[in-house]
Amino acid sequence: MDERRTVKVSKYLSKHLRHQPVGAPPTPSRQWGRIGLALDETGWVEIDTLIAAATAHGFRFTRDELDHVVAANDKKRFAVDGTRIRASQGHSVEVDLGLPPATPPPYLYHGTVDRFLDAIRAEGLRPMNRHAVHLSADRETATRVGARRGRPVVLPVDSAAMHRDGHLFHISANGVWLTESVPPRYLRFS
Ligand code: HQG
Repeated sequence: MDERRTVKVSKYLSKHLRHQPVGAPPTPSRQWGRIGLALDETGWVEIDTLIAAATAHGFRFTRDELDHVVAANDKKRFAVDGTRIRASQGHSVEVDLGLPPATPPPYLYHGTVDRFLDAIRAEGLRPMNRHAVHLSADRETATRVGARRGRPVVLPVDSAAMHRDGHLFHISANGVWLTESVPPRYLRFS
């Protein structure tokens, strides 16, 4: 499987396992997406169902290709559990990943770009379209996250103080730290 195909299938999976726009009225436990796929309330879907839905909507891939994408993915974005798959983080649709609260390291890092700084100074970090603010355990990863949007700016987060003050943190299966929001006082602007 060449790199382009791997990225293409990975992006397709991200779209439908994280962000599928709701196509029918959701119930508390179901989100129906553009390809008629129902994730369960914890974000899992049967792999056979996913492949069938994708095929029915004109995007074909095999189970072998899916396994390759899951294994080769640079960020380990997807988790497979027996016959099911889910995105490990990054959702915009309502899911409960069931991650237990975790104690963060003293500092975490957020990668962003200059044009957001005024707003971030004023209101802190907000999840924007996702369910949680994404934080990295190291500066290098945060730099890569920020670089998706331009010249990266890395903001250290005083996660020890946040944790002490009762803010909850979770760590996704692929090592991304998640929290609901980061008020400005916990951010370090140099
Ligand atoms: C910014 C990728 C204005 C925030 C990455 C970011 C990550 C604000 C953008 C994962 C703000 C949201 C998540 C505020 C935050 N005012 N802008 N108050 N608060 N922002 O994509 O962290 O490849 O939702 O700085 O590697 O960039 O998809 O979040 O620039 O792990 O697996 O609003 O997505 O992973 O953007 O990235 P995003 P993110 P994947």
